[in-house]
Amino acid sequence: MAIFEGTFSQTDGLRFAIVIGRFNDLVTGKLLEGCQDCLKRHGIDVNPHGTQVDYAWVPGAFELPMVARQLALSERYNAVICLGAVIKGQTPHFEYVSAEVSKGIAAAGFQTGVPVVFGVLTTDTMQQALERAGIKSNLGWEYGMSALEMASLMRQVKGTTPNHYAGTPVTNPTIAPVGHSVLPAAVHASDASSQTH
Ligand code: INI
Repeated sequence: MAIFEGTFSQTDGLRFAIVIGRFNDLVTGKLLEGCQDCLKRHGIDVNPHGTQVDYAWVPGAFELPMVARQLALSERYNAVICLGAVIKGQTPHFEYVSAEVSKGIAAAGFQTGVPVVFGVLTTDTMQQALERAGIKSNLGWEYGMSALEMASLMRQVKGTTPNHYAGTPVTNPTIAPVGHSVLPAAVHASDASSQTH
């Protein structure tokens, strides 16, 4: 049997998409800088005209899941990173925006099988957001690390798919609601039990 664990060293050929909310761009721009710094120092070419990272700007955090999901479905990326900042002091619908964006980002990952990193700050004040985006630490760096780790881990996990799945690869997964399986219908427990490993 095996232990699957992401590494941070074999980054050749990895491709990432970063989706950034323009709302509170004083904060999201700093998160982006931290994230790029992390990827760059792990050997990734972060140049938008290069081959490893694409960037997409959306109006606000609410729009992050839709674009992240579409990019993940393109099968071009090992991971998608969403960067946003939802600040309570500025909106009475803080709870709605933050709840939808977290559910939506989780769904984008579940539905596509591509890691989608939740890089959205949800804070009470702008001061708290800025502290997490560079003044004290920069969580953008941590989001970059999560993307590297998950990209590596998924590459390992997908590369060791059991033989009985090999005949019906899920190259273009059916979009299923969260909590529903996207495995081919032909794969049943009885099929699995008849396999030798
Ligand atoms: N978007 C954010 O990213 N952060 C916020 O704090 C925020 N506030 O305060 O409202 C915000 N609103 C915009 C929202 O994300 C959508 O872009 C907008 O509602 C259009 O759909």
